[in-house]
Amino acid sequence: MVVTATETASLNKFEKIKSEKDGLAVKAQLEDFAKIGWEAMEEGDRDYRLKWLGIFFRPVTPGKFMLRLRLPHGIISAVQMRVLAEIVQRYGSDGNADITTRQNLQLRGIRLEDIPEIFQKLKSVGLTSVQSGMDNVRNITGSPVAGIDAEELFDTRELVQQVQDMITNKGEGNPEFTNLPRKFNIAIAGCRDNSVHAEINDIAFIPAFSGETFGFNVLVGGFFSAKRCDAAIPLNAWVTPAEVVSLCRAILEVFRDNGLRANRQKARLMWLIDEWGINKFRSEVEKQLGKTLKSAAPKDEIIWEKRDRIGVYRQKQPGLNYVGLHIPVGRLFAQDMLEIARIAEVYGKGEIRLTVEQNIIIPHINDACLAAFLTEPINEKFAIDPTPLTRALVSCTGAQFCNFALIETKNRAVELIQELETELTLSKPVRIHWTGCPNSCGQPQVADIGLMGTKVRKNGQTLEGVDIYMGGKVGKDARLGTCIRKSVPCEDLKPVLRELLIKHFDAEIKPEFAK
Ligand code: SRM
Ligand code: SF4
Repeated sequence: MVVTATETASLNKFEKIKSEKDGLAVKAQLEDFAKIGWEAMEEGDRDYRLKWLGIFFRPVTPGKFMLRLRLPHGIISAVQMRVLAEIVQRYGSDGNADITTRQNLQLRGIRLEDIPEIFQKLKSVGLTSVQSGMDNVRNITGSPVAGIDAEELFDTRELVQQVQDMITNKGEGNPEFTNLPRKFNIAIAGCRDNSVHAEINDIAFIPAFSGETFGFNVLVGGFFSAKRCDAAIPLNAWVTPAEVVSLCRAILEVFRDNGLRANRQKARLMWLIDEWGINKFRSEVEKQLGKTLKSAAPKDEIIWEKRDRIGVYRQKQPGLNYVGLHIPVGRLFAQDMLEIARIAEVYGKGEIRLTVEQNIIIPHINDACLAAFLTEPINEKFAIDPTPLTRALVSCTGAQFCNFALIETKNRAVELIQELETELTLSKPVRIHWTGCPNSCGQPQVADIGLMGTKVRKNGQTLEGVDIYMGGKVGKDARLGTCIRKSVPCEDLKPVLRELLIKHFDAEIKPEFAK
């Protein structure tokens, strides 16, 4: 995109930053940055352009950066996990890793002076963090049990990797897609339970047969933002797996060249679709693709409720099992990561999977080893049968590290759930999602109960509080929840949640807590 001088004057802050210098350009400057230190860096490079390499300056913890990786399909090897563990281990209590709501890992406590060495280590084990922040395509999600689930329709692992390779030039960085109008999410589902939350992605491929032939119906424009949240809508297109990469490319090119850039709040794909209408959008995509798209298949194959994959399950490969371990709000420390890598190697084939619910799966555990696996001490910290509320708890980063946050989330979420579980009996999981601000990274709109951070006034004081969402449904017939109650101070939240759980989710008060 060539920007003239007159246009530059009218650009918003982020478009100016991008037009002055491409985000990827900082790749060549990392050694210099490491030498001069973060305090001496130009602000545009430090606070924004580094995010093109996945390096996030954290105003809450200046000098301790966050590094967001790309883990297509949420798959990581034990060798890779060990390298990441060693990276965070050297930062002592500052170092940890979070599993994200996009099946990904973010490392914390990272010092800029170590980045060149860290990047070499990542490369040596085939990892990249390129284009994982700002106006780029984010981690591409797929079923966490692809290739091991007997009931899946299509193993999407290779496809997800191919899409990532196209977008990132095999992890080296691809200037073709480093100046999108805004962030962009892609999900590819080959399973029946919509484990990827297809409906909240800018492009989602969902399984559908055209006659006997397997392929995907395509949804577009799903997104959450502080101002607006929308589920993806049908593009009225059906593609074979072989056509997925070129369709992603065509849609990205149309978005890159035509997406709205003036107002950052209106720069996501759905706003362009609104402006053009879905028919014009579809025909522009066809033009870019150089061929006509087939109409969508009449029905898709998302016919199951969503499965959380925590616990022990048989694989499609005879004699093998996968075990889903619950990781409370996705937080891992170096020791945990080393231990996870160890058990994946000892009992499995050295592979680990991450889920969008911020948990892990260890696949390929032999029948003969399963009993021994289940006696490993790690099962005490990361349970295979957590209690119903704990089991389905998800939380974004919140105030501990995120400067957008209006409230603390992860620690509070865990504590409150434990208190509620002390008082209540529940027969099935209730999906409670916390998000620290209206950006909705913790996806409160897909939850049974979503809690969105806000500031509230009480007795003349400003306190941390939440807006409460309900009605989100995942899996088959997915729909977004809506706000049912505003501005509940966090200090008053427990009785409110207790009531909601009793009224809507059949929770019962334990006798010792009944009045
Ligand atoms: Fe997010 C910005 C964390 C998933 C919507 N998100 C941020 C930043 C980068 C803000 C910042 O610079 O501090 C947060 C980093 C905090 C930190 O230190 O960790 C952040 N987002 C996250 C993660 C880590 C939440 C989590 O705890 O899991 C998730 C990382 C996913 C990944 O691996 O790439 C994360 N963010 C999401 C999702 C959920 C999803 O993708 O399924 C959404 C809603 C879906 C969507 O994007 O349509 C989401 N994040 C946002 C937005 C609002 C976007 C918009 O169009 O307005 C922002 C703010 C922005 O981009 O300006 C944001
Ligand atoms: Fe930060 Fe807000 Fe996203 Fe939570 S929802 S990670 S507080 S930007």
